[in-house]
Order: sequence, then C-alpha cells, then structure tokens
Amino acid sequence: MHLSDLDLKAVNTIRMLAVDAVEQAASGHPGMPMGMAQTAYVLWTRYLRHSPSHPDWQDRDRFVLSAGHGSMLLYALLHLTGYDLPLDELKNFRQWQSHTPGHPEFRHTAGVETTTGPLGQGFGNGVGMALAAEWQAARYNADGFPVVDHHIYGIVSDGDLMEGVASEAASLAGHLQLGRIIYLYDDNRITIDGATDLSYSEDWAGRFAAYGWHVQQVDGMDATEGGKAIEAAQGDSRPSIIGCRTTIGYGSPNKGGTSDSHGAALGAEEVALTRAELGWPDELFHVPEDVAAHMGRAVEDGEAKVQAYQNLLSRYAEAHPEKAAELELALSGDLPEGWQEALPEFAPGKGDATRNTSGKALNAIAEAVPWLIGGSADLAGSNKTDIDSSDDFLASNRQARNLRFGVREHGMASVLNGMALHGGVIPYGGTFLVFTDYLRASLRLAALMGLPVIYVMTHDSIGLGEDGPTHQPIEHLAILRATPNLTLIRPCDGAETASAWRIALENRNGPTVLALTRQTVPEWPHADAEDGYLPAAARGAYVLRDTEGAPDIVLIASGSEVAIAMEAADSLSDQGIAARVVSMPSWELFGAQDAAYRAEVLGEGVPRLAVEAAATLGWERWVGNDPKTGAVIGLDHFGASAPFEVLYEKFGLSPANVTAKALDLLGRA
Ligand SMILES: Cc1ncc(C[n+]2csc(CCOP(=O)(O)OP(=O)(O)O)c2C)c(N)n1
Ligand SMILES: [Mg+2]
Repeated sequence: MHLSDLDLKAVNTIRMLAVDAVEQAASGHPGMPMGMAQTAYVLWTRYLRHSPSHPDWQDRDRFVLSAGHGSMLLYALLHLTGYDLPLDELKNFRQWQSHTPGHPEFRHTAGVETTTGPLGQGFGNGVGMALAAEWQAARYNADGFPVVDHHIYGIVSDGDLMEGVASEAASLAGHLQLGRIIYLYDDNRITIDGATDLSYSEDWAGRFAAYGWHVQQVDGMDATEGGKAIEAAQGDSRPSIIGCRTTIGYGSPNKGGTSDSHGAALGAEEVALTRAELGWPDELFHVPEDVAAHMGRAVEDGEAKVQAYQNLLSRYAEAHPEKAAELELALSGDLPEGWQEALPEFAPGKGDATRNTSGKALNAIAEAVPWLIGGSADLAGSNKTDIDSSDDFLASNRQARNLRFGVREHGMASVLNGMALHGGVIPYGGTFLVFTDYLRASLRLAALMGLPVIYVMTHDSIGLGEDGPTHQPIEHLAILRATPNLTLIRPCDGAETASAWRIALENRNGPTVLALTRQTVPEWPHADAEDGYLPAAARGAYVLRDTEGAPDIVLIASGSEVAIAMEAADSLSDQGIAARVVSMPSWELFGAQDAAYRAEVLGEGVPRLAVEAAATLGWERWVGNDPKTGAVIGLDHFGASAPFEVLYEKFGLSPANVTAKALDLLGRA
C-alpha cells in the first residue's frame, strides 16, 4: 500500500479539523487526533467495513475510540466519510446540544458505538463486543452463510493501557482468544503529566504477549506499516494489538511530541505555525473538495456492502428460517412471544434465599430466551448465575452461555456493556453486592448509555454473616439509588425475585441491579400473583400486610427486612396496634408511580417506620423528616463477623426493636 498525495491531504484535513474545532471551542484535545490521523485514516478508508448511511447495520465492523478525549478524530472521520454529522456540527464542538460533545456519546451521534472518556472502558467494551459477536457467529452462522462476520477495531492509548479495567479485559480476551479484536495502540509515550517514563515503563508488548495476544509494533507515522499490520491481525486467531509509534500533536512545531498538545487549544500563534508546517491554507475548517469526494465514497461503498449483506440475509432466511428469525428477534431487542410464562412460581411458606429463587428464575427464563447469556466473577456457585442446561463459553466452545469472567469484576462490567452495545444478546453478570465498588465505573456508564445489562448481586447485607464487614454492604444501596437511570430491586421473596427478573428483562433502557440474600427468607402469600409475576411489585412498593381499618402505623421494608417488619406487625397487633407492612423492593419504580398511588400505599397522617439492613441515607424521602412521625432503623456503621442471626439482634434489626421503635413513634413506649 502506498499513500498518495490525496491520501496525505486527507490525513492533514483530519488533523486540521481537530486543531480548528478545539481552537474554536477553546477546549478539547488536539494532540491525539494529530498523531493518530494517518493510521486511523488508513483503517477507515481501506479496512473498516461500514456504511455511513446505515450506522446500525448489524454486520458492520465496530470502531471503539477508547481514548475518548481524542473525540475530534472520530468526529472528523464520521463527517468526512459521510455520516450524519455536517461540518456545522464540528464547528459547534463541545457546545450545548451539538452532536459533537466533549467525549463521544453513544445514542447521541450516529456512528459512535460507545461512550468513552473514562480511560480503559472502551477497551473492555470492545472485548464484550467481540465476545457477543463470537457467540452469535457460533449460533447463527451456517455453511455458506457468514451472517456474523465483523471485526472490532479500536484506538487505545497509554492511559487505556495503564488502567486496571483494560488489563482485566485483556486477560479475559486473551484467554478466550477473541480474535475479532484489532486494537491500534497510540504509543506516543505521552500522558497529561508528561512523558510516560514518569510512571509507565513496563514492556507492554511483552505483557500483551503473555495475555495471549498477537502483538505487532509499527511506525505510526508511516501508514503503510499500519495497513500491513491490520492485514496480519485480520488473519490471526488471537486478539491483536498493534503498537503505533506516533508523535502526539504531529505538525505543531513547538507543542508536538509534548504533553502541551494533549488537552488544550494550541493557541492562535501555534495554530498558524502548524498550518505553515502542514502546508495548510489559512481557512478555518477547510475541507478540500477532492478530499471530501474521495472520503465521501464510503457512502456508496457502504451501500453496496449493505445491499450484498441483505441478499445474503434473504438467502439465509430461506435456507435457515428458524435461525434467521431468532437472529432478527434477538437483534430487535424484543423477547419471544409468551416468554413470561416461563417464570417459576413459589409456594408460600418457609421460603428460600432470594439468590436461590433468582437462580431458578434465571434458569427458567434462559430456556425461553436463548440469547440471555452471562455469568459471574468467579462466584457462580454463590451468585447462582449458572444456566444449568448450558456449558461454559470457551475458546473451544463458542455456543455455550455460561461466561466465566474470572475474578475480574470491573473487566466483567465493561465487557457486559460491550455485549449490550453489540446487540443480539441480553447480558448478565454477578458478584457480591459489596463488590459493586469494584465495577461501579462501568455500571455508571451502563446507566449513562441506557444499556440493558442485568446485575445479579448476592450477599446483599450483614445477612451474609461470618465473612464480616469487608463483605457486608452498607452504603451500596444508597450509591446505586443515587445513580441516575439505574433500577435497583431488592426482592423480599421468590415471587418478588421472579418479578424482578421479568422487570429486568423488560427494562431495555438501563441497567437493573438485583440485590439478593444469601440467607433464607419466608415466601409470602400474594393475592395478585399472575403466573409468577406480581404487578404490584413492579410498581416498586405495595401493601403486603394490611390492617382491617385504617392503620395506626406503616412499616416499610425491603428484601430480608420485610420478614422482620411482618413479625413486628404481628406483635404490634397483639398490643392492639394496627400496623400495615409495605414491601418496597424498588425506590426507582415506586418513585415513578403517581402521587395518588404512593399516598395510597404509604398512608397519610400516620407515622412511618422504615427497616433496612443498610445505610439510612435517603430513607427520609419515604418516611419524612419529622422524627415524631417518621423513623428509620438501619446501619450507619460497618458490620461485623458473626452468625447473621447474632448480627441482626446486636444491631437492632429485630422484630422486638422494630416493635419498640413503633411504640415510641406512637407515644406508647
Ligand atoms: C479513568 C480516567 N482517569 C483520568 C482521566 C483523565 N485523563 C484524560 S486523558 C488522560 C491521559 C492521557 O494520556 P494518553 O491516554 O496517553 O492520551 P494522549 O495524551 O496520548 O492522547 C487522563 C489522565 C480519564 N479520562 N479517565
Ligand atoms: Mg499517550
């Protein structure tokens, strides 16, 4: 491959669009686009299989800009190859309601495959995309019908490679031999604080080789080398990383090669010098006509590719109608007709741990929804995340649905996001609730992007007992509840757990976290159960135990503490006090109900007492701020190591203490 003068002009167009946009916004990151423009240009014009007029084409190659600060590189490429991103949008870089936000945002700009910016996340997303593609290919491809045939390309930076989440995801990708991954590493040896020798000196190539990756190193300023390396990567069955030795801020005489070009406008004087250096006319946002025509060819080329693919798909639908129909349904985000009938029902009585009823619900749903796939971060036996009828997904078994994430919570969560972004699978992942902390950065992005990822988080309180305070979540429910667009459900029994799974599968616009017990909880009778589903639970809170007349007090609880509230209500009733019990599995779902329903459930003009084995922060939303009419029994301190019955007793999470507090509120102590 040889780069013509026109190619080089196109590369400089990309560079200068980045320089001008950042200059105009007086904020942004010119250095990375200037350094990576060559290799990115070659990838986008010679190798990336995409269709700018069909940004959602299912068999397109994915492109992940993990180094999201270099967003102008992506915006320039999207604009020049004919995506729906006019030049005016580039002139509006980083401004209110533009389609060119500071960092790339999924669902916001056509052609942006994932939201990046927090370093390392995009790296993990690409691994999840490759995993989903591999699973899909194994399930749907047939002889002569390669209907899933795409690669996952990405640009990753020094910062990406330093982040732990990328190391976790890389280790998993190497183990699973996810060969569809081809990452270009912008090896510019510069980060914000200066040269990488300040803090980063390992043999990164040796590290990736040790992970089981295919590693190449090229001169990133010589695109012919990059092209050859991409071809070699395409032919290798291992995930590939291509180290591209580049100069950050290339073209800027005084700031190129230094961290000064990383994250600030170059300044008028330096921009003028850069123009001169690159032989660029003195015109802002200059796009030479021949460059526009040349790169714009991607639209026609892409149309032809999509057309050919549609032909393949029609022939596939004739030859393999069942597979074709399933693939189409899975990609649509809809669920199979009647899938809800699979939900298990649980008989009232002694009950079970909600992690166990969750495992049963998951297994039942898995039979009805073949593209529900997931696993745990090495706690499958504890989280009950295995699909019993399936094997483990391995390099040698791509059909299986049980994913072994290993002890890599953060990596798992970034991979789950990638799977959801890829589409065609419904991903779930599990670990202990306390380790939400380890994966929160990815979970937050799932919420920000509106991704339907399901979290199976067990051991949800001090109720896990002897493992002690390191394993006992306290503040986690509050943090999850504070996260926008995240649905947290903490079910009190099997029926609520099965309902929670249905809610999770039907929630297509954000993550759902199930907080589940290790310990047994009773199974309550539910008047309104419909085939294992509780419509009332889906409203977030409902009256589980009502009083004959008006209640004297309303006890509110979630999860395992519902049983405590129920027992306290019995003992209050023995003392002539009418206590209603409200089960509140989800604040978000309840908060979304109308005021009339909320008032009907919580009662008005009656004291409210909430019970939850977690931080009390935020409960005033439901019990009010007046200590005379509202109180919370919770845990505003860490737990301890002891049998769980002892902990509940010692920490005041007992029917006796709830009864006493209720009497206190009623002035009857
Ligand atoms: C998790 C995370 N931490 C910190 C930052 C802030 N930040 C943005 S870019 C960057 C490092 C830049 O170095 P590199 O990744 O090599 O990019 P380059 O400067 O070469 O473009 C940092 C620390 C971030 N975006 N994400
Ligand atoms: Mg760098």
